[in-house]
Amino acid sequence: MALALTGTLMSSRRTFLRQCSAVTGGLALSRSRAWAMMHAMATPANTLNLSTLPPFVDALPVPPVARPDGVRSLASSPKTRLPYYRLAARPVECKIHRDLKPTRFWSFGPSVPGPTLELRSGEEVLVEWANQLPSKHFLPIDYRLHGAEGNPEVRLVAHLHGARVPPDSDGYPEDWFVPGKSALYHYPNQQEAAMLWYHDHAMGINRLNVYAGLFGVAIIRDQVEDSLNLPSTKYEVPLTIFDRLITPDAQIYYPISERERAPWVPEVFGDAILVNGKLFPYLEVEPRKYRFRILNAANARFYHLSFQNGLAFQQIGTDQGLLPAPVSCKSLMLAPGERADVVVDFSDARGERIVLKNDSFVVMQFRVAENKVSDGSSLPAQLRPVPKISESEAVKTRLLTLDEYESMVGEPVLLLLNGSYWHDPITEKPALKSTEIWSFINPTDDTHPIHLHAVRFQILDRQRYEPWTYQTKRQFRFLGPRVPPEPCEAGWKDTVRADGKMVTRIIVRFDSYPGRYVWHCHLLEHEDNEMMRPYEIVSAA
Ligand SMILES: [Cu+2]
Repeated sequence: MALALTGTLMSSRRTFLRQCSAVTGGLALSRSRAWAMMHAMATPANTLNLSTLPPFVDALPVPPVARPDGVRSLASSPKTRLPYYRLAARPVECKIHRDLKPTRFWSFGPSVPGPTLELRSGEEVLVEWANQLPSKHFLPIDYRLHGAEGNPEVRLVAHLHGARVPPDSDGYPEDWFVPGKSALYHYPNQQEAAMLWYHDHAMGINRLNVYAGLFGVAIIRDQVEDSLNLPSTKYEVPLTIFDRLITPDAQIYYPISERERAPWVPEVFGDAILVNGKLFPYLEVEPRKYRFRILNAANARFYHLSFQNGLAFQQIGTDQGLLPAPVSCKSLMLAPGERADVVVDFSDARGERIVLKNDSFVVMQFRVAENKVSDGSSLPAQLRPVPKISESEAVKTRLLTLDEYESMVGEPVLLLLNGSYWHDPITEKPALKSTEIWSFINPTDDTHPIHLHAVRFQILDRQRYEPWTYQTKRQFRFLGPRVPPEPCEAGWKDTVRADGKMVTRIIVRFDSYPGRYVWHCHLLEHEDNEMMRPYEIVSAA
């Protein structure tokens, strides 16, 4: 098939999408967001018309907290007894809306998302991830994709996104297992308080398994967070947001391409935006402070969240934990895989009904009670110091391109990291405990949310550049200054938005465990079509 590197073609689709960005004004939108908006305007004919459903008729569910199933020993240390959890993936049926019949999902618990893992920093646990799924997948597998060809249809492997774990417990994409099998993973939890999430990572079908529902939240807590007296217990609520296309008979629908034997599509956006598994739910709240732990668990949609009445979020944390100080913002941008830890104060909104929106689309409603209440929680002005990693600490700078290849009709067909396929030799081998700068050079129109396993990092800056000069001469022609991260991104991260036509630089200390991990784009359709690479943390000899 004839391929062209993105940027060399101007298809009518791209032109339309650019127009989409233009009409939104102000924001320079990525193709992903622009495309998401387009899909919100024109969903496929074989999906449910959501406007027929009354909003705010279902209470927001909160996933159950996982309970240990006993204690077990580590194979390497038989005398160490650790809490042991068993999370089994099974088919489930869940009602996503009062007026719809149950929807089939796959989940690690009774509903989607699966149970929440409550963890303490420094307290190790064991989790047995079990595959109790049927032998047939219910979503369309593309057997041309690496990892899918010649392998069983139903496979899974669990990755705890954001966790600092030894490589054999990280859920390497090729370590998948079939129905009837399981894997026992060890989580040392040697890291600061943060909201993590677990999800499937099986090579070549990851996008389908996550779309099917194989994900959930994990929260690590520590003494620093305890001392802050933030809203807690019933005043701390996880909000896991993900979208699906829904058929008229209330089943999830995963679209396919028009190419026979090549059903992969570049990105999937549903118009049904679910929060904790419900469509347009409501949450009754007291007029006081709440803490919301927000996760974007979508395959490809970027969420741009705001309250209809202009109420502010006080963002207190990012992917990898607390910010130095709260950041007040009227909207939140979350790419797939990113998390935001926010405090919202409803005390001045007694009796109001407040809608949370994604741009102009309804997500959920908050119903604030009338009666005054006392609020013993705090929102401290100082949270947790985030010492800046100095650029002088970096022993290496890696220039890494994010490449998108299109057919001659302008359809994306393949995505690579630095021009390499998954099976090419490992090229990124940082030394254990060393610090490096990784520069993501993005000639595409997409924002690619790039995630590194096993480590946390800081964003240095983003800089607009001219892709053609770099592609042809390997020289940078910059079109603007280096822009530091927004205050709400200026904490510890594990996923960074590498915007289109920009160079995004991060600084990473590889102070995890030696071994083989992965880095990848968190648009799951991209990840499954080669936008994922192994990397290896190498022990000093
Ligand atoms: Cu991508």
